[in-house]
Amino acid sequence: MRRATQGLTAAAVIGLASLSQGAWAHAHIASSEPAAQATVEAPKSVRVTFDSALEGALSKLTVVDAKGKAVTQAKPELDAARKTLTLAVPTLAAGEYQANWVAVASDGHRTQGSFKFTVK
Ligand SMILES: [Cu+2]
Repeated sequence: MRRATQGLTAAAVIGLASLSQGAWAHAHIASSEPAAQATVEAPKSVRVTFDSALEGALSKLTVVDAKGKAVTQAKPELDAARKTLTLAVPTLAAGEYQANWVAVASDGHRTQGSFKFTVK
C-alpha cells in the first residue's frame, strides 16, 4: 500500500514537471523575412521563425495586401526543425502587405500576431 502511494506521488510530480515545462513552450516570433516594417524588393516567400517547435497542421501564415485580400491560397510549409513557417507568394506588386500568423506550440498553446512590410 505504502509502495503504491509512493508510486502515485512520483507520477504526480513527473506530471506536474512536464506540465510546467509545457507552460514555457508557447511559441513567440523570433524573426521574419521580410522583417517587420521593412521595405524590400518583391520576396519569393514570407518566412516567420519562432522560438519553439510548432504543430504544423494547426499553425497558420497568411499574407494580405493593403485591401485585406490574401495574396495566395497556398498553405505555409513548416521546416524540419518545426520552427519556421514559409509561405510561397506570387510576385507582389509595390505596396503595403501584412503577414498574419497563428502559432500552435507543441504543448497546444496558441499565440498569434501580425507584422507589416512594404514592397517597393
Ligand atoms: Cu504553452
